[in-house]
Parts: sequence; C-alpha cells; structure tokens
Amino acid sequence: MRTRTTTPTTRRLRRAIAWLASLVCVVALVPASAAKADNPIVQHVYTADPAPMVHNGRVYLYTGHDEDGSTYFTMRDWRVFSSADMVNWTDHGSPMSLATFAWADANAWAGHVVARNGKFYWYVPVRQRSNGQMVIGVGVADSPTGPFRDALGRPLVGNNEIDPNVFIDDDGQAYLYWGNPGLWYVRLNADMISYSGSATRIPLTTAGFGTRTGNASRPTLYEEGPWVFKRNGLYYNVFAAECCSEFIAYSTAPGPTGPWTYRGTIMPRQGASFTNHAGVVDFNGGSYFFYHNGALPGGSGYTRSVAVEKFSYTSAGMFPTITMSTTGAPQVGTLNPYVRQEAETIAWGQGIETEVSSEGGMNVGWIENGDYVKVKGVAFGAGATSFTARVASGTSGGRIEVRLDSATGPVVGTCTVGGTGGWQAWTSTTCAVNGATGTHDLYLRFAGGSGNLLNINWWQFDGTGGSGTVLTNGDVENGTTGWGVHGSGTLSRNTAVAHGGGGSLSITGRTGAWNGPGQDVTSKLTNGKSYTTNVWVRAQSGTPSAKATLSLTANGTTNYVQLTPAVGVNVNGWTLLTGTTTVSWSGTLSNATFYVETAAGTDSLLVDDASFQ
Ligand code: FUB
Repeated sequence: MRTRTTTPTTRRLRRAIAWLASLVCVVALVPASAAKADNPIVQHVYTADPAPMVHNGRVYLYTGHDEDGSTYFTMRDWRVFSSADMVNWTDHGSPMSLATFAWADANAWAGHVVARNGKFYWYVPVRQRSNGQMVIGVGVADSPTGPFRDALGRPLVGNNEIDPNVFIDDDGQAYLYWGNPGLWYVRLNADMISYSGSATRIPLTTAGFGTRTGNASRPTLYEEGPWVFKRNGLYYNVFAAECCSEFIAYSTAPGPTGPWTYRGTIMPRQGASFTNHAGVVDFNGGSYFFYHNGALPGGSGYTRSVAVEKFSYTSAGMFPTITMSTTGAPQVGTLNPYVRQEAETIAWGQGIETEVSSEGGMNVGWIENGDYVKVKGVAFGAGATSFTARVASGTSGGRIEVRLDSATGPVVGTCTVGGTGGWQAWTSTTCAVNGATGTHDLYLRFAGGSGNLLNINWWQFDGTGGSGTVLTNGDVENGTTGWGVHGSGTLSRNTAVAHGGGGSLSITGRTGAWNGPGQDVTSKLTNGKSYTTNVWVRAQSGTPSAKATLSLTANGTTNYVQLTPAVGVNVNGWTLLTGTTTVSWSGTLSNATFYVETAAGTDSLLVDDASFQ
C-alpha cells in the first residue's frame, strides 16, 4: 500500500497528460474533460487483454495490468472485475501475480479463466526464470475472485509462445489453445491441470486464417490471442490479426480442432494501441465483445484499457463489424441502492484509486477535492430518505456530495466525514436525502481541502423506495445477521455464488418443504398496509417451487400469508419471487415471521437480495 505523503503516481501522470492533451491536439488520447462515457470499463488502472467469464449471473472480467508509464509490456499482475449489469463494474483487486508462480520472473501477459470442478482455473503466459522462455502456468481458486494459487508449482506446457485460451466442449473435453507466432492446442484432462497427447500445431493456411502480405515467414493473418468458443454447433476462433497494428478477425470450424475457415474482420484497427485482444461472451440474452485500446489519458500500446460493446450475430451466425465506442454496452436492468453497494462498483471514476480494504474486498481511496464516482442507472423508486457510507480518513475528512445525473447535477444529500484516526479506521456516516426518486445516474462527488480527504468502502440508501424497511440484511452482505431458520436447517453465507454483491444466504439440511430462512418482523409490520416482496432464490438441485410466506400469529391464531404468488424473471439459475400483498390481522400480533419455503421437497436453497417493504 502506498503512503499518502505524495499524490499517487497514476493520478499525477494522468492529470499531467490530460493537461498536456488539452494543450496539444492528440487525437489518440481522451482528455479528462471527455470522461462522461463508460468505455473504457476501468479508469483508475490500466487494463489489457480482457478475458470475460459468465458465472452465476455475473460477468467476471479478468485482465492484465499495464504499469503506469510503461514503454514495453511491463506487466506484473492480473486484475479481476465483475458486473451484474455490464456498466457498473466492481473492482476485486489483484488475486494473482508473478509472485504466485515462484518459477516465473516477468511478463504477466494475456490469460484466460474457466470454471470447472467447482474451481476456477486461470491459464497465463509468463516468463520462466530458469531459461527465459515464455510458458503457460495455471492458477487455481475456489472463488472467481480468488485468491489464486499455483496449481502445479511448474509450467503446464511451454514452447516460448503465449496467450492461452481454454474451451470445454459439450462432451467435456477441454482444449488449451495458445500461440504467437504459431497456433497450438493440447487436450486437457478433466483435472484441467494436466493433458493427454502432445501439443499439436494448427495448420495456419490462408484459407483458414486469411492472407497477410509482405511477410513471407507469416503468410496468414493470425497473430496471437486465440479465443475459441462454440455457438449453435459452430466453433469460432476470434484472434488478433496482422501485427502491427492489429485488428480482430475470426475463423470458424465444424469442430474444435478445425478445419478452420477464415471469416473476416470483426474490429478494424482503431484505438491508439498497436495490439488488440478480444474476449466474447453471451450474458443475460445479449452478446458482448471485449477488447482493449489506448483510450484513457496516457494511453498507448503499452498503457491499454479494456472496453466492451454489445453486438448481435447475423442470422447466419457471423459477426458484424464492431466499432470501438466511448458509450459502451447498455445497462442490463438497474442498480438497487437500497442494498449495500461496494464503493468500488463504478461506471466511471474520476481521480480515484482503489486499494485492499481492512474490512474485506476493496475500497475507494486516494480521494481529493473534486474527484467523483459515477454509478449508472440507480433505481431510487418512490424515494430515498437517507444515505449511509462506510468511511475512513487519516486526515480531517471532507464531504460526500450525493448528486444525480452528473458531477455537477443536483445535490440530494451531503455527508460530512471527519477524521477517523486512520485510512482503514472505518465508521458509518448517514445523512438525509431529498429528491432522489426514479432512476438516475448517481454521482458521489468528494469535496474538501487539499490532499487526500477520505476513503469509502461501501454505501447504501434507505427510504420508502427501498428495501430494508422491514427485513434486516436482505442483501446478505453482513453474514447471516438478522436471519434465522423457520423449522430445520443450517444457515451460512455462500461467498462463491451470489445474485448481487459478495454473498448469498445458504440453507442446507431442510427436512420439510416449510423449512427455510426467515426473519422475525413482528415489530416492523403495520396492520392493513400493502407490502411488496422481492426475493431471489436459487435451488441447489431440482426445481424448488420456492415461495415467500408470512406467518402471522395474533390472539393465539396463526395465519399463513402467501407473499409471492407471482414468479418473476429467471436469470442464470436465480429466480425472482415477487408479489404485493395487504397484510392485516385481528387482535394483538404476537409473532410475524417472513420466510422462504418450497411448495414441495427439501432442496438446499440460496437466497439473496430480499426486500419486503
Ligand atoms: O499484454 C501482452 C501481450 O499483448 C498479450 O499477451 C498479447 O495478446 C498482446 O495483447
């Protein structure tokens, strides 16, 4: 962690270059004043070589990390970000670096992560210390955000070529592809850390990979960065073509090992970086193309940034031409401000940095006067009445201006933060909010004196528009706090699978369909009031027919009120149970319990982002 006696290098560099860019016409750079758009995805650190992975309703984005001011591919660690909506990205920090591989000494270049066997495997090219050759290492983790450890203690495979990519076919056979200047594959065993047979060179024919002119030793367009996947029975290989500069092209094949047919350009040469590198996923019914460029202030071929575009395949399953944009992909749904949101969940950050938080995860820090964080598409609904932030300050603090629509938009609340005695000495501060209704982009703008003002770890709104008015810890970000078991079962927090945030509520060992996680809400109900329930449920096996129920005991009689006759959207295994019900009773209410049960069966369940308001 840096000391705070100086301004962080990254910010100083970016501000200096943004200032220079405002003086001279440098077409390739995006000046700081243009920082309204949402591409590149990450602004506080340079990122490269995107490798997206969809897992349990989120897109995890694995990237390389170009060091500030690089004049070569000076890369020492990898980064992870994730998003449930494609516009607000949570920074998970760096769970793998060169230090993970004791036998490697440089070049933390373009990798790829796949999930299998309940684990996550990160294949990366690194330089082997003993012989200076580029080889492929593999990290393994129990969670998509790590930490990753060296799976083998040695390279998995190596021939001084780079850019591994793994594809698992429908029959379970996994293939590791890599290569520059060649293109290779090897069949991985089911353990994902060993292989059968030997590495096979894929013939680089002009029919398969296009024609490059003027380079007799490299007659085809294939350069590096293979990204192999299957869609509707067709195999695709998306790759960086014809260095330098590169464009993104693709080939298709009837099988995972070919024969490949060249299909043309996807993304032409653009964007102030002489390399490009693609990753393609489908998420929530849409298709997304990740790439990198040099669009941030200070950006270049060695200080790159990852961006994303949404696209549609043609009816024949071919790629359209995709052009880099500053607007990026549209938002999937909205962001719920009434559950805890990590401060490092950001659509656009100006001037800020992130760091590891003593409370877990990351926090936003290195905040100075005028810096801000934009969170896109925040659904305030009927209205927020207060804003709470988890903050720390090693100086005398500052203010958090809660603004809507822009960094100079209306202020709907201001929290004043004092010194807390340290940059990781956390406290919660709450301030009143007025005028935040409907859906807006939220800007947390920081104000105060000179130097670093404060750190922020997370934030949450409260109000009539929100959840949390009846339930406690509906987002399950504070462990199992507030939750108990209705009937039998064991509760725990599952941090590997969540609908939103960093965890969900797990219940195992149910012995009856009526058993489930619940909360005592006796003191929180108003007789005759209409309540809306939203709760996300995921079954660990089978179809649970889950439903939310309220048991009401008044004057010795218990009634069971079905809160969620309607089953809402289904996203990646998570089902939204939703309904609006008027709750009333006769006499004196002695017990009211909100709980999630099933119509039949005793499946284990995961529950997340529950609101009853
Ligand atoms: O980031 C280092 C190298 O640049 C990657 O391995 C290549 O794909 C190119 O993007």
